[in-house]
Amino acid sequence: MTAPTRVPVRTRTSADLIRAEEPVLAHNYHPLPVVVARAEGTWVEDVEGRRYLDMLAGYSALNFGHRHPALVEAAHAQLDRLTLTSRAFHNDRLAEFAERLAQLTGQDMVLPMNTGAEAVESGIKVARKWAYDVKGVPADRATIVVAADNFHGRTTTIVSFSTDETARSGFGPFTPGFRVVPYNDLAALEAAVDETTAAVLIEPIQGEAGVVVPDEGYLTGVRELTHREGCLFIADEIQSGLGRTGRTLAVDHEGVVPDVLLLGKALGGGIVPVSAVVGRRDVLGVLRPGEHGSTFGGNPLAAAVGTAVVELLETGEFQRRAAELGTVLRDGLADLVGKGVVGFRSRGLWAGVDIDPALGTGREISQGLLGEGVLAKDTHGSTIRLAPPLTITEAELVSALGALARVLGRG
Ligand code: IF1
Repeated sequence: MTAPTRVPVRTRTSADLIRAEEPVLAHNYHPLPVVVARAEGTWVEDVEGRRYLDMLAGYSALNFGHRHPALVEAAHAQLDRLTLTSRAFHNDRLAEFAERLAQLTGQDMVLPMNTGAEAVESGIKVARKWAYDVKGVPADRATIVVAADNFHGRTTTIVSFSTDETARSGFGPFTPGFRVVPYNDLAALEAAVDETTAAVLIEPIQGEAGVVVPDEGYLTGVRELTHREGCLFIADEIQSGLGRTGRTLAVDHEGVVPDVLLLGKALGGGIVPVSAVVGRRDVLGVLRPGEHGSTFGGNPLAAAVGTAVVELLETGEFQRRAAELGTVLRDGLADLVGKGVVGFRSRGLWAGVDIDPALGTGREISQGLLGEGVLAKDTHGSTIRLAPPLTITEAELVSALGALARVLGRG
Protein backbone atom coordinates (compact mmCIF):
# COMPACT_ATOMS: atom_id res chain seq x y z
CA MET A 1 0.00 0.00 0.00
CA THR A 2 1.56 3.33 -1.04
CA ALA A 3 1.98 5.79 1.81
CA PRO A 4 -0.13 8.93 1.31
CA THR A 5 1.96 11.88 0.13
CA ARG A 6 2.79 13.86 3.23
CA VAL A 7 2.49 17.63 3.17
CA PRO A 8 4.65 19.08 5.98
CA VAL A 9 2.24 19.36 8.92
CA ARG A 10 3.02 23.01 9.66
CA THR A 11 1.87 24.15 6.20
CA ARG A 12 -1.20 21.93 5.83
CA THR A 13 -4.32 23.78 4.73
CA SER A 14 -7.81 22.86 5.92
CA ALA A 15 -8.24 20.92 2.68
CA ASP A 16 -4.93 19.09 3.26
CA LEU A 17 -6.00 18.13 6.77
CA ILE A 18 -9.45 16.94 5.70
CA ARG A 19 -7.80 14.87 2.95
CA ALA A 20 -5.20 13.49 5.38
CA GLU A 21 -7.89 12.20 7.73
CA GLU A 22 -9.68 10.12 5.14
CA PRO A 23 -7.43 7.02 4.90
CA VAL A 24 -6.48 6.88 8.54
CA LEU A 25 -9.48 8.01 10.66
CA ALA A 26 -12.54 5.75 11.19
CA HIS A 27 -15.52 7.25 9.39
CA ASN A 28 -17.95 7.30 12.33
CA TYR A 29 -18.58 11.00 11.80
CA HIS A 30 -19.33 13.18 8.78
CA PRO A 31 -18.00 16.52 10.01
CA LEU A 32 -18.83 19.81 8.31
CA PRO A 33 -15.92 20.99 6.09
CA VAL A 34 -14.26 23.26 8.69
CA VAL A 35 -10.96 22.60 10.48
CA VAL A 36 -10.79 24.40 13.80
CA ALA A 37 -7.32 25.44 14.93
CA ARG A 38 -7.93 27.77 17.88
CA ALA A 39 -10.82 29.11 19.95
CA GLU A 40 -11.68 31.50 22.74
CA GLY A 41 -15.00 32.18 24.42
CA THR A 42 -17.80 31.81 21.86
CA TRP A 43 -15.50 32.08 18.80
CA VAL A 44 -13.46 29.50 16.94
CA GLU A 45 -10.92 30.07 14.16
CA ASP A 46 -10.06 27.69 11.33
CA VAL A 47 -6.61 26.91 9.93
CA GLU A 48 -6.84 29.82 7.47
CA GLY A 49 -7.90 32.26 10.20
CA ARG A 50 -11.61 32.42 9.33
CA ARG A 51 -13.72 33.02 12.48
CA TYR A 52 -16.98 31.32 13.38
CA LEU A 53 -19.52 31.79 16.13
CA ASP A 54 -19.87 28.45 17.93
CA MET A 55 -23.58 27.65 18.30
CA LEU A 56 -22.97 23.97 19.17
CA ALA A 57 -20.52 24.33 22.09
CA GLY A 58 -19.38 20.72 21.88
CA TYR A 59 -22.97 19.49 22.34
CA SER A 60 -23.11 21.43 25.64
CA ALA A 61 -19.63 20.43 26.82
CA LEU A 62 -18.51 24.04 26.35
CA ASN A 63 -21.14 25.80 28.46
CA PHE A 64 -18.47 28.18 29.81
CA GLY A 65 -17.03 28.92 26.38
CA HIS A 66 -13.75 27.80 24.86
CA ARG A 67 -10.85 27.95 27.33
CA HIS A 68 -12.60 29.86 30.12
CA PRO A 69 -9.73 31.62 31.99
CA ALA A 70 -10.67 30.27 35.43
CA LEU A 71 -10.85 26.71 34.08
CA VAL A 72 -7.60 26.94 32.10
CA GLU A 73 -5.87 28.37 35.16
CA ALA A 74 -7.13 25.51 37.32
CA ALA A 75 -5.93 23.00 34.72
CA HIS A 76 -2.49 24.62 34.35
CA ALA A 77 -1.97 24.78 38.12
CA GLN A 78 -2.89 21.11 38.53
CA LEU A 79 -0.79 20.02 35.54
CA ASP A 80 2.22 21.47 37.39
CA ARG A 81 1.40 19.47 40.56
CA LEU A 82 -0.28 16.07 39.96
CA THR A 83 -2.40 14.56 37.18
CA LEU A 84 -3.12 10.92 38.05
CA THR A 85 -2.79 8.55 41.02
CA SER A 86 -5.50 5.94 40.25
CA ARG A 87 -8.02 5.34 43.05
CA ALA A 88 -5.60 2.85 44.65
CA PHE A 89 -4.53 5.93 46.63
CA HIS A 90 -6.26 9.14 47.72
CA ASN A 91 -5.46 12.45 46.05
CA ASP A 92 -5.79 15.92 47.57
CA ARG A 93 -8.41 17.26 45.09
CA LEU A 94 -11.18 14.65 45.10
CA ALA A 95 -12.84 15.35 48.47
CA GLU A 96 -13.48 19.02 47.65
CA PHE A 97 -14.82 18.16 44.19
CA ALA A 98 -17.25 15.60 45.61
CA GLU A 99 -18.34 17.86 48.51
CA ARG A 100 -19.02 20.87 46.29
CA LEU A 101 -20.71 18.90 43.49
CA ALA A 102 -23.01 17.14 45.98
CA GLN A 103 -23.85 20.51 47.57
CA LEU A 104 -24.47 22.20 44.19
CA THR A 105 -26.93 19.46 43.18
CA GLY A 106 -28.58 18.86 46.57
CA GLN A 107 -27.45 15.23 46.68
CA ASP A 108 -25.44 13.14 49.18
CA MET A 109 -22.77 11.17 47.29
CA VAL A 110 -20.66 11.29 44.12
CA LEU A 111 -19.29 8.47 41.95
CA PRO A 112 -16.69 10.17 39.68
CA MET A 113 -16.28 8.82 36.15
CA ASN A 114 -15.04 10.27 32.83
CA THR A 115 -17.49 10.18 29.91
CA GLY A 116 -21.22 10.56 29.91
CA ALA A 117 -21.75 6.99 28.76
CA GLU A 118 -19.67 5.75 31.69
CA ALA A 119 -21.91 7.73 34.05
CA VAL A 120 -25.00 6.20 32.42
CA GLU A 121 -23.54 2.67 32.61
CA SER A 122 -22.52 3.26 36.23
CA GLY A 123 -26.02 4.55 37.04
CA ILE A 124 -27.54 1.41 35.51
CA LYS A 125 -25.23 -0.85 37.56
CA VAL A 126 -25.95 1.04 40.81
CA ALA A 127 -29.72 0.98 40.18
CA ARG A 128 -29.66 -2.76 39.52
CA LYS A 129 -27.55 -3.44 42.64
CA TRP A 130 -29.91 -1.23 44.69
CA ALA A 131 -32.86 -3.23 43.32
CA TYR A 132 -31.32 -6.53 44.47
CA ASP A 133 -29.79 -5.40 47.78
CA VAL A 134 -32.39 -2.89 48.96
CA LYS A 135 -35.66 -3.35 47.07
CA GLY A 136 -35.42 -7.18 47.06
CA VAL A 137 -35.89 -7.79 43.32
CA PRO A 138 -34.90 -11.42 42.52
CA ALA A 139 -31.35 -11.80 41.12
CA ASP A 140 -30.93 -10.85 37.44
CA ARG A 141 -34.62 -9.84 37.14
CA ALA A 142 -34.26 -6.03 37.54
CA THR A 143 -35.82 -3.90 34.82
CA ILE A 144 -35.19 -0.26 33.92
CA VAL A 145 -37.78 1.81 32.07
CA VAL A 146 -36.50 4.26 29.44
CA ALA A 147 -38.10 6.61 26.92
CA ALA A 148 -38.38 6.18 23.17
CA ASP A 149 -36.14 8.56 21.18
CA ASN A 150 -33.66 8.54 24.05
CA PHE A 151 -29.99 9.30 23.71
CA HIS A 152 -27.77 8.16 26.58
CA GLY A 153 -24.51 7.27 24.81
CA ARG A 154 -22.96 4.71 22.51
CA THR A 155 -21.98 1.62 24.56
CA THR A 156 -23.49 -1.76 23.68
CA THR A 157 -25.76 -1.77 26.74
CA ILE A 158 -26.91 1.79 26.11
CA VAL A 159 -27.70 1.23 22.42
CA SER A 160 -29.55 -1.93 23.54
CA PHE A 161 -32.38 0.38 24.63
CA SER A 162 -32.02 2.95 21.85
CA THR A 163 -34.92 3.34 19.41
CA ASP A 164 -32.60 4.86 16.79
CA GLU A 165 -31.82 2.08 14.31
CA THR A 166 -28.71 3.90 13.04
CA ALA A 167 -27.25 3.92 16.55
CA ARG A 168 -28.28 0.34 17.29
CA SER A 169 -28.37 -1.95 14.27
CA GLY A 170 -25.37 -4.19 13.70
CA PHE A 171 -24.23 -4.08 17.31
CA GLY A 172 -26.21 -7.00 18.81
CA PRO A 173 -26.64 -9.15 20.80
CA PHE A 174 -28.17 -6.61 23.16
CA THR A 175 -28.40 -6.28 26.93
CA PRO A 176 -31.81 -7.38 28.31
CA GLY A 177 -33.75 -5.76 31.16
CA PHE A 178 -34.98 -2.53 29.58
CA ARG A 179 -38.52 -1.44 28.76
CA VAL A 180 -39.18 1.42 26.33
CA VAL A 181 -42.20 3.71 26.68
CA PRO A 182 -43.17 6.90 24.82
CA TYR A 183 -41.57 10.05 26.31
CA ASN A 184 -43.84 12.56 28.06
CA ASP A 185 -46.51 9.86 28.66
CA LEU A 186 -47.15 9.18 32.35
CA ALA A 187 -49.84 6.55 31.71
CA ALA A 188 -47.47 4.49 29.54
CA LEU A 189 -44.78 4.86 32.19
CA GLU A 190 -47.13 3.68 34.95
CA ALA A 191 -48.08 0.64 32.87
CA ALA A 192 -44.41 -0.33 32.41
CA VAL A 193 -43.35 -0.06 36.06
CA ASP A 194 -43.79 -3.17 38.20
CA GLU A 195 -42.18 -4.99 41.17
CA THR A 196 -39.06 -5.73 39.09
CA THR A 197 -38.45 -2.10 38.22
CA ALA A 198 -35.17 -0.73 39.58
CA ALA A 199 -35.45 2.68 37.97
CA VAL A 200 -36.92 5.02 35.43
CA LEU A 201 -34.10 6.57 33.37
CA ILE A 202 -34.97 9.65 31.31
CA GLU A 203 -33.54 12.90 29.99
CA PRO A 204 -35.46 15.81 31.60
CA ILE A 205 -35.32 17.34 28.09
CA GLN A 206 -34.48 15.01 25.19
CA GLY A 207 -31.44 16.47 23.43
CA GLU A 208 -30.67 14.37 20.38
CA ALA A 209 -34.38 13.86 19.76
CA GLY A 210 -34.43 17.57 18.92
CA VAL A 211 -34.59 19.40 22.28
CA VAL A 212 -37.94 17.88 23.21
CA VAL A 213 -39.28 19.68 26.29
CA PRO A 214 -41.91 17.57 28.10
CA ASP A 215 -45.26 18.96 29.28
CA GLU A 216 -45.17 20.95 32.49
CA GLY A 217 -45.82 18.40 35.24
CA TYR A 218 -44.25 15.42 33.49
CA LEU A 219 -41.12 15.42 35.65
CA THR A 220 -43.27 15.89 38.77
CA GLY A 221 -45.37 12.94 37.61
CA VAL A 222 -42.27 10.78 37.14
CA ARG A 223 -41.10 11.76 40.62
CA GLU A 224 -44.45 10.90 42.21
CA LEU A 225 -44.77 7.64 40.28
CA THR A 226 -41.27 6.43 41.20
CA HIS A 227 -41.86 7.36 44.87
CA ARG A 228 -45.19 5.49 44.84
CA GLU A 229 -43.81 2.41 43.07
CA GLY A 230 -40.60 2.23 45.12
CA CYS A 231 -38.19 2.57 42.22
CA LEU A 232 -35.46 5.11 41.45
CA PHE A 233 -35.80 8.23 39.30
CA ILE A 234 -32.54 8.63 37.38
CA ALA A 235 -32.25 11.94 35.48
CA ASP A 236 -29.70 12.07 32.68
CA GLU A 237 -28.60 15.73 32.85
CA ILE A 238 -25.43 15.16 30.86
CA GLN A 239 -26.58 17.56 28.14
CA SER A 240 -29.44 19.45 29.87
CA GLY A 241 -27.61 20.18 33.11
CA LEU A 242 -25.05 22.67 34.46
CA GLY A 243 -26.75 25.91 33.41
CA ARG A 244 -27.84 25.07 29.86
CA THR A 245 -31.60 25.55 30.42
CA GLY A 246 -31.36 28.60 32.70
CA ARG A 247 -31.20 26.59 35.95
CA THR A 248 -28.42 24.50 37.48
CA LEU A 249 -30.34 21.39 36.43
CA ALA A 250 -33.26 21.01 34.01
CA VAL A 251 -35.25 19.25 36.76
CA ASP A 252 -35.05 22.49 38.79
CA HIS A 253 -37.69 24.01 36.46
CA GLU A 254 -40.23 21.77 38.23
CA GLY A 255 -38.49 21.70 41.61
CA VAL A 256 -38.06 17.94 41.25
CA VAL A 257 -35.19 16.12 43.02
CA PRO A 258 -34.33 12.76 41.37
CA ASP A 259 -32.76 9.91 43.34
CA VAL A 260 -29.78 9.85 40.98
CA LEU A 261 -28.36 12.49 38.62
CA LEU A 262 -26.05 11.70 35.71
CA LEU A 263 -23.69 14.56 34.83
CA GLY A 264 -20.96 14.97 32.22
CA LYS A 265 -19.96 17.17 29.27
CA ALA A 266 -19.69 20.70 30.77
CA LEU A 267 -18.59 19.22 34.13
CA GLY A 268 -15.13 18.96 32.50
CA GLY A 269 -15.26 22.60 31.33
CA GLY A 270 -14.46 21.56 27.76
CA ILE A 271 -10.92 20.71 28.94
CA VAL A 272 -10.92 17.15 30.35
CA PRO A 273 -13.60 14.41 30.31
CA VAL A 274 -15.39 14.55 33.67
CA SER A 275 -18.66 12.81 34.49
CA ALA A 276 -20.35 11.72 37.69
CA VAL A 277 -23.22 9.77 39.16
CA VAL A 278 -24.59 11.96 42.00
CA GLY A 279 -27.27 10.57 44.28
CA ARG A 280 -28.76 9.57 47.61
CA ARG A 281 -26.45 7.90 50.15
CA ASP A 282 -28.67 4.82 50.45
CA VAL A 283 -28.42 4.33 46.68
CA LEU A 284 -24.74 5.00 45.91
CA GLY A 285 -23.97 3.36 49.27
CA VAL A 286 -24.73 -0.05 47.76
CA LEU A 287 -21.27 -0.12 46.12
CA ARG A 288 -18.49 -1.90 47.97
CA PRO A 289 -14.73 -1.79 47.23
CA GLY A 290 -13.86 -3.73 44.08
CA GLU A 291 -17.41 -3.72 42.68
CA HIS A 292 -16.95 -0.80 40.29
CA GLY A 293 -14.10 1.43 39.16
CA SER A 294 -12.22 3.35 36.48
CA THR A 295 -8.54 4.11 35.82
CA PHE A 296 -9.13 7.84 35.38
CA GLY A 297 -12.37 8.34 37.34
CA GLY A 298 -11.81 10.99 40.02
CA ASN A 299 -8.27 11.82 38.90
CA PRO A 300 -6.79 14.99 40.43
CA LEU A 301 -6.70 16.93 37.14
CA ALA A 302 -10.38 16.12 36.49
CA ALA A 303 -11.25 16.95 40.10
CA ALA A 304 -9.41 20.28 39.94
CA VAL A 305 -11.16 21.32 36.73
CA GLY A 306 -14.49 19.92 37.97
CA THR A 307 -14.18 21.95 41.17
CA ALA A 308 -13.50 25.11 39.14
CA VAL A 309 -16.63 24.34 37.06
CA VAL A 310 -18.74 23.90 40.21
CA GLU A 311 -17.31 27.19 41.50
CA LEU A 312 -18.52 28.97 38.33
CA LEU A 313 -21.99 27.46 38.79
CA GLU A 314 -22.18 28.32 42.51
CA THR A 315 -22.46 32.01 41.58
CA GLY A 316 -25.64 31.46 39.53
CA GLU A 317 -24.23 33.83 36.88
CA PHE A 318 -24.35 31.30 34.02
CA GLN A 319 -27.81 30.09 34.94
CA ARG A 320 -29.06 33.70 34.92
CA ARG A 321 -27.40 34.41 31.56
CA ALA A 322 -28.96 31.32 30.01
CA ALA A 323 -32.39 32.30 31.36
CA GLU A 324 -32.17 35.94 30.25
CA LEU A 325 -30.64 35.31 26.83
CA GLY A 326 -32.99 32.35 26.43
CA THR A 327 -35.83 34.84 25.97
CA VAL A 328 -33.82 36.58 23.22
CA LEU A 329 -33.29 33.19 21.55
CA ARG A 330 -36.95 32.24 21.89
CA ASP A 331 -38.25 35.58 20.61
CA GLY A 332 -35.77 35.55 17.74
CA LEU A 333 -36.87 32.08 16.67
CA ALA A 334 -40.54 33.03 17.04
CA ASP A 335 -39.90 35.84 14.51
CA LEU A 336 -38.65 33.22 12.03
CA VAL A 337 -41.73 30.99 12.26
CA GLY A 338 -43.36 31.14 8.84
CA LYS A 339 -40.09 32.42 7.31
CA GLY A 340 -38.47 29.01 6.97
CA VAL A 341 -38.90 27.84 10.55
CA VAL A 342 -41.93 25.55 10.90
CA GLY A 343 -41.54 25.11 14.66
CA PHE A 344 -39.06 25.11 17.54
CA ARG A 345 -38.61 24.06 21.13
CA SER A 346 -36.37 25.91 23.53
CA ARG A 347 -35.45 26.24 27.16
CA GLY A 348 -32.71 28.63 28.22
CA LEU A 349 -29.91 28.75 25.66
CA TRP A 350 -30.94 25.47 24.04
CA ALA A 351 -33.21 25.10 21.06
CA GLY A 352 -34.27 22.51 18.51
CA VAL A 353 -35.37 24.33 15.36
CA ASP A 354 -37.51 22.55 12.75
CA ILE A 355 -36.73 23.95 9.30
CA ASP A 356 -39.13 23.73 6.34
CA PRO A 357 -37.80 20.61 4.56
CA ALA A 358 -38.42 22.38 1.24
CA LEU A 359 -35.54 24.70 2.18
CA GLY A 360 -33.14 21.81 2.75
CA THR A 361 -32.00 19.21 5.23
CA GLY A 362 -30.58 20.10 8.61
CA ARG A 363 -27.15 19.41 7.20
CA GLU A 364 -27.69 21.74 4.25
CA ILE A 365 -28.86 24.48 6.62
CA SER A 366 -25.80 23.83 8.80
CA GLN A 367 -23.64 24.13 5.66
CA GLY A 368 -25.34 27.44 4.88
CA LEU A 369 -24.71 28.69 8.41
CA LEU A 370 -21.06 27.69 8.03
CA GLY A 371 -20.87 30.02 5.04
CA GLU A 372 -22.32 32.76 7.27
CA GLY A 373 -19.63 32.18 9.92
CA VAL A 374 -21.81 30.21 12.32
CA LEU A 375 -21.19 26.63 13.49
CA ALA A 376 -24.32 24.59 14.19
CA LYS A 377 -25.35 20.95 13.80
CA ASP A 378 -28.45 19.16 12.66
CA THR A 379 -29.98 16.48 14.87
CA HIS A 380 -32.41 14.55 12.66
CA GLY A 381 -34.01 15.39 9.33
CA SER A 382 -34.48 19.14 9.04
CA THR A 383 -34.04 19.98 12.72
CA ILE A 384 -30.99 21.91 13.83
CA ARG A 385 -29.82 22.28 17.40
CA LEU A 386 -28.70 25.66 18.77
CA ALA A 387 -26.67 25.47 21.97
CA PRO A 388 -24.10 28.26 22.23
CA PRO A 389 -21.69 28.72 25.13
CA LEU A 390 -23.52 30.44 28.00
CA THR A 391 -20.89 33.18 27.69
CA ILE A 392 -22.44 34.38 24.41
CA THR A 393 -23.34 38.08 24.32
CA GLU A 394 -26.77 39.30 23.25
CA ALA A 395 -25.19 40.92 20.19
CA GLU A 396 -23.54 37.64 19.18
CA LEU A 397 -26.81 35.74 19.68
CA VAL A 398 -28.71 38.30 17.58
CA SER A 399 -26.10 38.04 14.84
CA ALA A 400 -26.39 34.23 14.83
CA LEU A 401 -30.18 34.54 14.46
CA GLY A 402 -29.61 37.02 11.63
CA ALA A 403 -27.37 34.48 9.90
CA LEU A 404 -30.12 31.85 10.22
CA ALA A 405 -32.66 34.27 8.74
CA ARG A 406 -30.36 34.93 5.78
CA VAL A 407 -29.78 31.22 5.16
CA LEU A 408 -33.51 30.51 5.33
CA GLY A 409 -34.27 33.51 3.12
CA ARG A 410 -31.99 32.07 0.44
CA GLY A 411 -33.65 28.64 0.70
C1 IF1 B 1 -21.91 11.45 19.71
C2 IF1 B 1 -25.68 13.00 20.17
C3 IF1 B 1 -25.90 14.91 21.69
C4 IF1 B 1 -25.98 12.79 25.87
C5 IF1 B 1 -26.83 12.40 26.94
C6 IF1 B 1 -25.29 10.74 27.62
C7 IF1 B 1 -24.42 11.06 26.58
C8 IF1 B 1 -24.75 12.10 25.68
C9 IF1 B 1 -28.14 13.13 27.18
C10 IF1 B 1 -23.11 10.29 26.45
C11 IF1 B 1 -23.82 12.44 24.58
C12 IF1 B 1 -23.15 13.43 22.57
C13 IF1 B 1 -22.48 12.18 22.01
C14 IF1 B 1 -21.92 12.61 20.69
C15 IF1 B 1 -22.79 13.74 20.18
C16 IF1 B 1 -23.65 14.16 21.34
C17 IF1 B 1 -25.10 14.02 21.12
F1 IF1 B 1 -25.83 13.66 19.02
F2 IF1 B 1 -24.90 11.97 20.06
F3 IF1 B 1 -26.85 12.63 20.66
F4 IF1 B 1 -25.41 15.78 22.48
F5 IF1 B 1 -27.16 14.94 21.49
N1 IF1 B 1 -26.46 11.39 27.78
N2 IF1 B 1 -24.15 13.17 23.59
O1 IF1 B 1 -26.36 13.81 25.02
O2 IF1 B 1 -22.03 11.12 26.77
O3 IF1 B 1 -20.31 9.36 26.38
O4 IF1 B 1 -20.63 11.15 24.69
O5 IF1 B 1 -19.65 11.72 26.93
O6 IF1 B 1 -21.93 10.30 20.15
O7 IF1 B 1 -21.88 11.74 18.51
P1 IF1 B 1 -20.58 10.81 26.15
